Amino acid sequence: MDDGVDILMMASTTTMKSFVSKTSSSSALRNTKKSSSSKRVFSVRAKAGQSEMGTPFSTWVLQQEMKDNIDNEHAIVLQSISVACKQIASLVQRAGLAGMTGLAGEQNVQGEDQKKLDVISNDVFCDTLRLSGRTGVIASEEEDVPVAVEETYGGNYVCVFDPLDGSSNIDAAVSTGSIWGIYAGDSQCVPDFSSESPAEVEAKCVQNVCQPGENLVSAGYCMYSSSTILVISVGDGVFGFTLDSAVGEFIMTHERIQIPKSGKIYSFNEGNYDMWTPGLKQYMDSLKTGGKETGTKPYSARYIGSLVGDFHRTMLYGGIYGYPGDAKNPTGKLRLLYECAPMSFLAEQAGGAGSDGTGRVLKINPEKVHQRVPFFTGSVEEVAYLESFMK
Ligand code: FBP
Repeated sequence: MDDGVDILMMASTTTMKSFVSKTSSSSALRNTKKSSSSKRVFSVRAKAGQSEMGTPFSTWVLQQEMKDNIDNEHAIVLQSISVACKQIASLVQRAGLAGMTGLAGEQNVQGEDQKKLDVISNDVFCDTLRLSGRTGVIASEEEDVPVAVEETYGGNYVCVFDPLDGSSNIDAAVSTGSIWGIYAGDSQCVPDFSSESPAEVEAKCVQNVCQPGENLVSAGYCMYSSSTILVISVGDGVFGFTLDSAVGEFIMTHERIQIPKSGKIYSFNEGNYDMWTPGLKQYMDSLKTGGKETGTKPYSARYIGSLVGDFHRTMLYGGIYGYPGDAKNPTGKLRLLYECAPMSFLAEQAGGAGSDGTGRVLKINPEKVHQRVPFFTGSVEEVAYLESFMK
């Protein structure tokens, strides 16, 4: 039996009575009397939940529309993304049971072996965004080039996304996530299928998606872990919603997240240490002796190897996550458009920072869709301390 109901059933008659008086609908009274005697389960949850349960994501999106933080078209795109995340959450959870672990036998444009769930999650995101009728151009980590959406009904929003980040962790059931960023479509640059060649359409798509992060109108991620948590900002603070599988909806659990100004947790793949610049090595060594407060307690290392998992922890506990450039990959590993820019938008909205080591990631003008940049994010004082070694 669902514990929500259990708690109510076991409540003393007095509590029951006071609950009934609150709901004051005769049918509830009728039901309650019946249930206390016959223990028949009835939809107490909905009534109880509404008063006790946090704000459902769909309601929060409508509230943002009423506050003019977003328009109706944008609201529909966000609702669609939340549906895609629910589908991917269920797929990830059942991966081992449904034979969806392992490789897909193909490589993406970056030469990475695609996991089966990389391909499936990409299809889920592409289909959901296309069928929302509110996106004009979409660009994915798993697609060679941005795609112009023919089914556009309105809104023309541009959505860039990494459908399943950290997928190297999937087979070990370690946390993964989806990351996205939304831009307003460039009205001067709407692809015209009827008159333009595929090359012209593609060029316009690339122009639409290659916008600096500071043009983002919203960004978010969904973490698939012990809980499924969707974190989002539409430019008015950062909010977190946890998937309540009993209701099938994301429910607000984190209101206006603020990253602590500093934090003694660092999250780097130190396995690459020998390939780092002398400045970065000096920085990393300093963390072992207390960092900016030399001689104090050393920083703790935490590294899941999944950007979404490491970023989410850094948002809540503070500290710094970094994926630097190194001798082998001078521009690092992470992609500017659908990993670093959306996360930097969220970090800044939560009072933190997103840097490439020398400046704000949101200021960088993308030259290529799958461009990589060094990335450092988290507590504003920790990122500033790192930058002091990089300049
Ligand atoms: P994908 O988007 O291809 O999964 O790659 C990104 C990522 O997995 C991040 O989630 C993670 O932070 C990083 O790469 C881990 O890289 P490494 O294994 O080199 O430490």
